[in-house]
Amino acid sequence: MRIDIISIFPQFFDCLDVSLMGKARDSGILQTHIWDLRDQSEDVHRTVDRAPAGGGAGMVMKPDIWGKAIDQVIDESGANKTVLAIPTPSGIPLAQARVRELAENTDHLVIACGRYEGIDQRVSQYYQQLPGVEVLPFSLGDYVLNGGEVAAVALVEATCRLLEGFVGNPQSLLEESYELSGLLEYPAYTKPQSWRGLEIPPVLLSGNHEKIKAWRREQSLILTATRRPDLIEKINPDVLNKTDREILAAHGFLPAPFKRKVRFRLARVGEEATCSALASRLFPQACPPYLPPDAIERFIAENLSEQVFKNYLKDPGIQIVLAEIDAYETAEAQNKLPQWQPVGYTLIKAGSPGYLPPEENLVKATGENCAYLSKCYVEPQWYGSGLSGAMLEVSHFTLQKRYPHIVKIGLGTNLGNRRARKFYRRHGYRKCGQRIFMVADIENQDLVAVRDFTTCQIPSWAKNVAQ
Ligand code: 6GU
Repeated sequence: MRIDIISIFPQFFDCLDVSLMGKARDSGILQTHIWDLRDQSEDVHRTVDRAPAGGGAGMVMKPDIWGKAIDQVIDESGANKTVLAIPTPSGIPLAQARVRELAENTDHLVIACGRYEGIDQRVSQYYQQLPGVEVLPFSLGDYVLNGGEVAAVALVEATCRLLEGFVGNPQSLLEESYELSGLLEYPAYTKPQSWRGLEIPPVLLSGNHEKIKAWRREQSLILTATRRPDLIEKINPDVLNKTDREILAAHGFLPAPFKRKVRFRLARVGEEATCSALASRLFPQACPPYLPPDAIERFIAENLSEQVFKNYLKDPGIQIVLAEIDAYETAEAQNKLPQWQPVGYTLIKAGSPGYLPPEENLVKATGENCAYLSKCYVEPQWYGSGLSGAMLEVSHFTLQKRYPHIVKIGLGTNLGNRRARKFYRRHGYRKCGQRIFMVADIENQDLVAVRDFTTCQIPSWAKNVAQ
């Protein structure tokens, strides 16, 4: 690749001789030419700028001088196609995809570094319509530099490291931020194992490559959600698996195709109407098809009424976590107040003593210090978004924070509900018996399952404790 840089500060680019950039030039994969714009001026003062047409502050660089400088480097290169990059704070934000395209498809790059208030607009206009030239006005970000020189160096460095033969290990490039996954890169550590009281995360020293990979993936997702929520909207849904979605949901995001924000919080005293309405709406969805509607209605009236929830909310041994959905903060949504809508909940009985459900089998199977997951419901429209898994793990985490004596949690779920059974299995629940569950006067066969937090730890990504 040939790069021509035109600037009134040619000495600025001495830095390109340093380090890998110099090596690339020596190895012949890169030729750089630095030009002094002032060599094109025709007066003794080597003037390159004039007052802006229409008045105002600052100076504007003259089109005739720039035209001569650019024509000259295009002619000299003899390239069929030239990209004319113009650094300007009003340009398109430079992104890795564009840099990669440049590195792969461009033989000749010209960078025109403006100073003062910029270059006369007709320069960009003229070269845009000139065959064989593509104009790329680019910006480094939302702040203002004195001139394009720093941006030119950034563009050169970002481009050159992607040229074939530049880096030793091309794989290391692909794992980086923005490449492939569109996620930020996970953090790196090296010895010593302990430094100023800070440890390398033990998983990285475990030698377990599966676990290391999973940990790094988790870190990437969490970093992206917390530092660059704008990138979440751009993630290709195909690169996300179930666990990825659960981690993002625990941090507040349901990426495409859902495109919503989610939050988890404890239901508060006084919210019995919200809880009862939500629970009543969701209960029928998990009922087996043979249950008649009147049995379901009776169960709701007896077990999910406002009065029942009023008592639950007062009970220090009961934890209710709500999952709520809001719109993404798109430009138009930014002026609106958030409108969090409850779409799911968990209800866990953890008080002591007497918090275990009365069913003989469940008591036998679970034993001491075992909480009871009495309800875990989510609107079907959010199935597959990671919301349910995040809600369950956040509920586990919150449970353990609020009731440190709890070491296990048990549940019963309809034997025929394969979706639920698979879900609980994925979240560490293991079958340990059966029970009868009454809906009104109808007997239902339930599977009983328990998760032991000592052998199946709550994932660290769930520590978004519901407030
Ligand atoms: Cl490319 N140029 C200038 N002058 N300021 C900038 C920039 C470019 N990108 C961010 N700020």
